[in-house]
Amino acid sequence: HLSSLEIREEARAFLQLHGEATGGTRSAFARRWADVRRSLSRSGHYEHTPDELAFGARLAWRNHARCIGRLFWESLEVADCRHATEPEAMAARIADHMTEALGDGRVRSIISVFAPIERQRFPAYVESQQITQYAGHAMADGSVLGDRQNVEATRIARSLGWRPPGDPTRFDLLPFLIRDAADRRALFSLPTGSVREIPILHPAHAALAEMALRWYAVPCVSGMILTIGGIDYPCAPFNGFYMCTEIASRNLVDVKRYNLLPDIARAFGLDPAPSGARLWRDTALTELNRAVLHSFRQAGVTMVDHHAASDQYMEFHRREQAQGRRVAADWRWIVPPQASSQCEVFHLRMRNFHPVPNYYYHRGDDG
Ligand code: HEM
Ligand code: NRG
Repeated sequence: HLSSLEIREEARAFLQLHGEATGGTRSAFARRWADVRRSLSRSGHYEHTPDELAFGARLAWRNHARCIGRLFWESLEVADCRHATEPEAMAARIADHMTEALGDGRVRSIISVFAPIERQRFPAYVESQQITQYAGHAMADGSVLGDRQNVEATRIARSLGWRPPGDPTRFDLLPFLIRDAADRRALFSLPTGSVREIPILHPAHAALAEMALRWYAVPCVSGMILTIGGIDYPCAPFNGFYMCTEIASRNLVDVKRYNLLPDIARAFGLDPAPSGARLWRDTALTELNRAVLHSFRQAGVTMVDHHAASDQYMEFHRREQAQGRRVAADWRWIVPPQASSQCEVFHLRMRNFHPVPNYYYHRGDDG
């Protein structure tokens, strides 16, 4: 938690940035700052104007050291949802958010910002890490069916009465969880029309289709707090689009996720024998990336490959430097997990720091 002095400092710095960016006069800033200062000393809180909120959410993206997709920070669409404080109304807005983001497949980057924390009091917020996630069913024999990362979320959903629509499968969509201001939890499912899933097919290896792999079209991160000018928004789900490696080099293959690389390698006609050379892994990863890109492209759903994303990041970096701004960047997160040294970002010197506005985790989890 910030002290009241720190809140004042962050508020002032943010309002100044906003004034400069919007070409406001010094006297306009002085008036706004006088109002905010008065509100802070009276109540310890102040309210952002809709324009400040939109600017702050975009700046938080521009500042986030772990995101390779920041070239497009100015195009973020900001929905001011501060009035929607009841879980039902929030869930309805989130469903609309997902529908708007997906559109006809050309994914739009959107953030829905709900009510802030006021004097340490939490409003209702989404507890789930993402709005769409696949269940991880803990089976009687100790194995996991589905996404291992979500075993705990699945257990909680079950304890609140959720069941998969049929026999458990690898790809059961979980409902998302909202915790209200009185600490009660409730589950909400998206209407079937607002979630699109893409079957993963390889253009040359038909056997991959038999594995019936799939992934959802739109990643919507809901487990982070948006902080702007000393005010924290604990419920501000945002989405962009996927980079192929997120699905093909991590989600489907990490040992702590779907752990499918040996099976996938067999579908490509490779021999994943544990003895001897292990380069079958590299081949299988490349082919799976090809399959995921091909499948999203066929479906008409936006996706970027890691080489293009790296180029876009380099352009972002150049533009920021040209504006005289230092770029915060976390090398371990920016560098793609595939063909890393062929991506220019691998060779870029980065400095990791945490400017505000920004997005940060609910539970001091630092990844
Ligand atoms: C992380 C790409 C849009 C904020 C990431 C990561 C990638 C990525 C590849 C690393 C994920 C991982 O390794 O798990 C993209 C692309 C976008 C996009 C291609 C397309 C437009 C956005 C938007 C925001 C955002 C719209 C916020 C307004 C973040 C944040 C993280 C992140 C906060 C860290 C997530 C975490 O710690 O789990 N992004 N991003 N990104 N991005 Fe972006
Ligand atoms: N790796 C996660 C998603 C994290 C954020 N990635 C984005 N964000 N592309 C996964 O689901 O694989 N975004 O806002 O587009």
